[in-house]
Amino acid sequence: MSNPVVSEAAQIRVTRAALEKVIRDAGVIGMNYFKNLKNVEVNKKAARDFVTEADVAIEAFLKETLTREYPEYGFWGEESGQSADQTSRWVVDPIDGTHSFSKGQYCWSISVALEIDGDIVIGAVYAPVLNDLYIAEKGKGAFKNGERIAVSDETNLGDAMVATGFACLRNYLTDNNLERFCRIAQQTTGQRRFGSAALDLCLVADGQVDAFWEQELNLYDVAAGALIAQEAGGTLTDFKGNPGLFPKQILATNGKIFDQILPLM
Ligand code: 2AM
Ligand code: CA
Repeated sequence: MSNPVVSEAAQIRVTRAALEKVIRDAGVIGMNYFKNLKNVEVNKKAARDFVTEADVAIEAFLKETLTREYPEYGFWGEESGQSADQTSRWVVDPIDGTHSFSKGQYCWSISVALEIDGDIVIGAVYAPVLNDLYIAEKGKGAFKNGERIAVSDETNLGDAMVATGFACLRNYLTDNNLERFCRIAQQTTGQRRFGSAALDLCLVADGQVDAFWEQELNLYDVAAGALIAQEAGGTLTDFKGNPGLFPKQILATNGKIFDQILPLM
């Protein structure tokens, strides 16, 4: 059992073990739907934006459990919106990669982060099909299935494996990442598109991917993954290189290829 996280802003009593249990339980709910996919209702929230019964059920479970166990925090989930308390809250994406989930693919994840006064202090991402659980506490490192993880040692962009996503391929957005992808793809050895930004960030943390970027995401897609990437030794910036967490323009790297990829952004 890990020690409770102590933030400067507030004494908090969330442990790694407690968060791991909650997110694994949420994963069981998700897998029950996933194994019975032909009976799962899929709806469109907007063009190219899906929600399934599983998204709603996972979020309802997380909201009920987290607000009962930790009434001191608000809750913001993709499907149910925000509760009144804005400065300290759980930030939850019940399924990141809903389209992949709805097609029976394996790259989807559940993302849960705790934000205190604008700071993400603990975050977990669980990919139930892979049974991979990533978790990090601010200042205490990042872990995958209980083992400490670190970003890759790749120093040459030409040899690098990069990942991106196209949440920005929406008709009303002019910068759709296609030109940027072509530019970077030609300068790298491997390019992947997994479809779950939360998981993409964990793959950077785990050294499986050397850099990841995406645009037009929301905080709930990236809050937990960004902390995990950072705690594994990664750098988090916007496309101009400003350090921090920018869901509308997120670049996560192993740090060693940052100077080479930044001019291509
Ligand atoms: P989601 O599955 O929770 O919607 C993949 O490129 C990333 O883009 C995922 O994090 C996915 O999150 C997000 N995404 C996909 N379609 C989206 C849309 N229409 N609006 C915002 N984010 C989207
Ligand atoms: Ca989602």
